[in-house]
Amino acid sequence: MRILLYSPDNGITRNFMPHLWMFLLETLTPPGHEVLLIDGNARPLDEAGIARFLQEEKIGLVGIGSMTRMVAKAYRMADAVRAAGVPVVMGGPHVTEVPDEALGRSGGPRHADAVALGEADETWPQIVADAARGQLREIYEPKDAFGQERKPSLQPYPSIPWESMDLDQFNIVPKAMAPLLRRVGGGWATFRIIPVESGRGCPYGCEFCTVTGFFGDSIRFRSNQSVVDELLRLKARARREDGQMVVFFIDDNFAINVKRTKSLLRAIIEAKAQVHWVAQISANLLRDEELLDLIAASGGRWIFIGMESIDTANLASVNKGFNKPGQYGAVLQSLADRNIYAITSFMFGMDNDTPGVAERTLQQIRTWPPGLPVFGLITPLPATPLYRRLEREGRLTRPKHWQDFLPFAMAHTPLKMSVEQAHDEVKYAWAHCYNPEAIAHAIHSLEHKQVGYRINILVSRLCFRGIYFPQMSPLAWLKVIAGNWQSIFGVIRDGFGDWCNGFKKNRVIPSIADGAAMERLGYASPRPPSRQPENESVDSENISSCTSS
Ligand code: B12
Ligand code: SF4
Repeated sequence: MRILLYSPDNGITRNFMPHLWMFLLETLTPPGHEVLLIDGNARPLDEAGIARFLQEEKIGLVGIGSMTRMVAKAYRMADAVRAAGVPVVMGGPHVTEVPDEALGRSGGPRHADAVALGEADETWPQIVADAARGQLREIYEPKDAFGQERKPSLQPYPSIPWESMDLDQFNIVPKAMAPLLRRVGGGWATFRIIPVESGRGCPYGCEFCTVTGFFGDSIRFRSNQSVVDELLRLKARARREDGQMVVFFIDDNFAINVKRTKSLLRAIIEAKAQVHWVAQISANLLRDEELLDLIAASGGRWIFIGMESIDTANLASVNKGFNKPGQYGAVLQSLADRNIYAITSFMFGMDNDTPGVAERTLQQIRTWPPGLPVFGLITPLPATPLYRRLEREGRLTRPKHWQDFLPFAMAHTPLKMSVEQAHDEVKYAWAHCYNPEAIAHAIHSLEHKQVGYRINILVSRLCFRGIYFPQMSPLAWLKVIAGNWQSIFGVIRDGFGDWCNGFKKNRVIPSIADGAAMERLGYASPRPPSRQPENESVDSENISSCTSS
């Protein structure tokens, strides 16, 4: 049987990275079946397009996974698949929280033949076998012999065959530019962001979050060796393709068990498995200097921090009192000292927010080293404690907000301001953090940093701006570039000088590992590129990336 695994876009927001579940389920598919992957963000499809694809490729089963904000599109595509006579199984957080909706048991139309609830690692082979026999059940749930929910242990962990996976649609380098970049050299023929998990689960139980309910409050980890092996295989593929590979550790809180994270990072360093990586870590865990050194030395370059609010009353109201706004500045400084970029995430519309919250938050942000702030609105996702509380309090204004997805729109009434005021706050924050003056100010204040660091912040800021202000068309990009020409010209001028003097002459890409952090940890420091003789061969440690200084 030929199986299509499809991850929808929602026509409004776009993912820059494919979803792990597709690769995982492909790996877990029993032998004798062929799996094709389509990510709607990389390869946009409409209903007619998917129906055509099913016919041309003779697909016998379609698996669709979706977050809440993509589910309306997911249902439309599922309807088109079923209309073409192909069975649909849906999985992921949304259908797990509201399975009746997909199965048409809550008054609406039916969209799926079957739903896979929770983690599907162990149920997927059964689903495929049942579909091949034409005997799909309606609900698949991972249960043990006593009817209790079973969670995969992650030991052993399936070995995703990255070396042979078809990753063509996930190359971020535009096709037209690849030949030119290949000629310039430096390993830019491909650029992929690849999701890797090292563990699942989070005990913190923040009120707005799906994770504790979905994955559980006890954490399961893969072995260090299995993560290291996966990184080495990814690194080998990037080298083979003369390309770049950034790994996104998708764990909800990558340092939730600091001792274990340190041991994993040491294993990565010792196996020379460093790739540039990004991970999510809560601010309270980032005060450990040794952890930060290990992050820098193992290739960690971007840390996503769910700060949510600078108001302790807000944080307490959503059960995230472990975030201490007073500590944010010091944590961000420690990261910046190691050339690690912080993506700081804030939510407005929280119960203690009043008009002016965006400006108050920006005033704080301006006192911190420049990073990459992102702003959103607190959203009641189905089945979260927040959803249930707002429902009890009669405050949900759009109880099925996912059926008509609107970006940056409240689905409930905040306590101390109106819905419209909350919308204005989020707009204000994006506009004042990402206008050309703010970007120029951020780049200017980084003059003491190497140019690579500044280029990364500038490029990231220009891209992050697009999360709120749509800039998908070439014309929109031209406007962004024109508006920010002074900042762009400044870093190009400095960068060109460095490139002529260093990288071009020596043909050596800076090491991924942060030299200073390596030394502090007692490892041999990677040599700076300028000291490398021209004819010396480049070791594998030095090859994969030049994205940062
Ligand atoms: C990585 C990640 C991202 C990435 C992008 C997603 C990506 N490309 O991977 C980034 C950082 C960009 C991101 C952004 C957002 N994210 Co996010 N993200 C995650 C995260 C941390 C990991 C996802 C993952 O790979 N998990 C590991 C895999 C193995 O689990 P899984 O996807 O659930 O798949 C398993 C099962 O669900 C099932 N399954 C899944 N799909 C299918 C399909 C079929 C057919 C079957 C049979 C089974 C199946 O099988 C899999 C194996 O067991 C999750 C939290 C989490 N731990 O899952 C949040 C999570 C998915 N994100 C969430 C949210 C809310 C967002 C944002 C809306 C946040 C915001 N306000 O901006 C944005 C939206 C992005 C967009 N494009 O619009 C929520 C979604 C909740 C919901 N009900 O939809 C989650 C659950 C976190 C949370 N706080 O609750 N996210
Ligand atoms: S720490 Fe992050 S993953 Fe854990 S419950 Fe809170 S928001 Fe969710």
